[in-house]
Amino acid sequence: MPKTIYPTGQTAAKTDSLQECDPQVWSLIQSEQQRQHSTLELIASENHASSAVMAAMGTCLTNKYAEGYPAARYYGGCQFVDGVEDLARQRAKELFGCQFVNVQPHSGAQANTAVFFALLEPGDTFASLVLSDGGHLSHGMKLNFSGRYFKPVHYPLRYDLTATDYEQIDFDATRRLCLEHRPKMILCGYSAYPRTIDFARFRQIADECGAILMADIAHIAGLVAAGEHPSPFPHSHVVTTTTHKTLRGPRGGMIMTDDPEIAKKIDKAVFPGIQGGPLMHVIAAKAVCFGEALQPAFKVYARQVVHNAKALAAALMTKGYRLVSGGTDNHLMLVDLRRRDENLTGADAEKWLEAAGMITNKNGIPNDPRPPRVTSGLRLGTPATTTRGLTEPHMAQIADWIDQVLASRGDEHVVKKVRQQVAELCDRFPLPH
Ligand code: DSN
Repeated sequence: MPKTIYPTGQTAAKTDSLQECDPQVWSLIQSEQQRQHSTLELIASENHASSAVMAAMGTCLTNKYAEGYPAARYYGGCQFVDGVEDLARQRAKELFGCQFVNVQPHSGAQANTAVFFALLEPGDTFASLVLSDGGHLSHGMKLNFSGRYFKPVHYPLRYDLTATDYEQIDFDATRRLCLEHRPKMILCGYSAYPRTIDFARFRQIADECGAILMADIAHIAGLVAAGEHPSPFPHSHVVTTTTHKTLRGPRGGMIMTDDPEIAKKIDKAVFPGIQGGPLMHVIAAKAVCFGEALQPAFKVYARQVVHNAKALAAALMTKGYRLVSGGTDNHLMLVDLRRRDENLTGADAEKWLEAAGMITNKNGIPNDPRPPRVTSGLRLGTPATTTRGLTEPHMAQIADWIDQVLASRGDEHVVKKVRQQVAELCDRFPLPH
């Protein structure tokens, strides 16, 4: 194997083969690849990115510093990365139908941090859904920057058992809360909320109390892009998202707006406010992802994600599981395990299902009496299984496997039998290339 001698004396194999350069890292990646291939990914926030998206991430763009924005950088040599970032911004604008986009946030939490930094002052009040009702850490959790440096007030879900919108956003109570506390910003969009978000209704409340409306569409971005969930535009003043969930791109974040003044503040908040050099290789992969999401095939994919979620939800309910809010409108559902077995916890369910090849996450449910590391709920989503080509009949099969494993309380023989069947299904539906 020819070696390149670096001036430092360090040597590196002159090969593209990671296996030869670093067999230890290569071997761990192979194991992860095999894990992903042979298990059903039911975590609602995960997906399988295409080879094209992954290829863009593994390129020389990782070498480039490009603080600033296209045509206004603090480093030389940016002509090609300028092209990459321009392309990403242009495609994102087309995909979401908005005027301004910042594609530099390293993650969804970074995107949210930038919005707070741009539009609020420390100590300002904002309204959001609390984490335990389906919100996110960066929506005011007390240990997060959003809860430490700002003042969250939380609007509730509806708990009237006779209401058709039980466990959905209680807009009357939200309005009362906002009129009482006059938050500077209202944040909608969630991590564990199975229902359609009524952005127009939130905007009415925001206008009534003079607040900015921020939508965090990290979970539903792919559905929004494909028209399977109403758009946060034109109702929201500012919209944040991740690019790796239903949107099926690289791990990363993004901020969008139609307001030129907000756009200027956001750009300053991202850089130099909270970040330094943008991850140009990831921005290239975002551009690839947006290009993919603009294709007609992505609409078909997103529709199937929703159909699969409905099928999985219906099959679980038939087996006696209660779903928070009674079902799903999007890609995810929250299973209240207690209705099936009052002693069943989310932690046990997650562990037993993983042994059987179905990857999920324990999740608190509204008013959960159990702590976050135990929980009474399980969050399930269909973005990843839909990417590998599964459809409604497979969802009924998955619900059956879930029930077999949970009803047996993780019995070794049942788990082994289901694991085998899961592996066979995974072999028939390999990960996309
Ligand atoms: N961790 C993500 C999720 O699973 O929803 C949110 O950041």
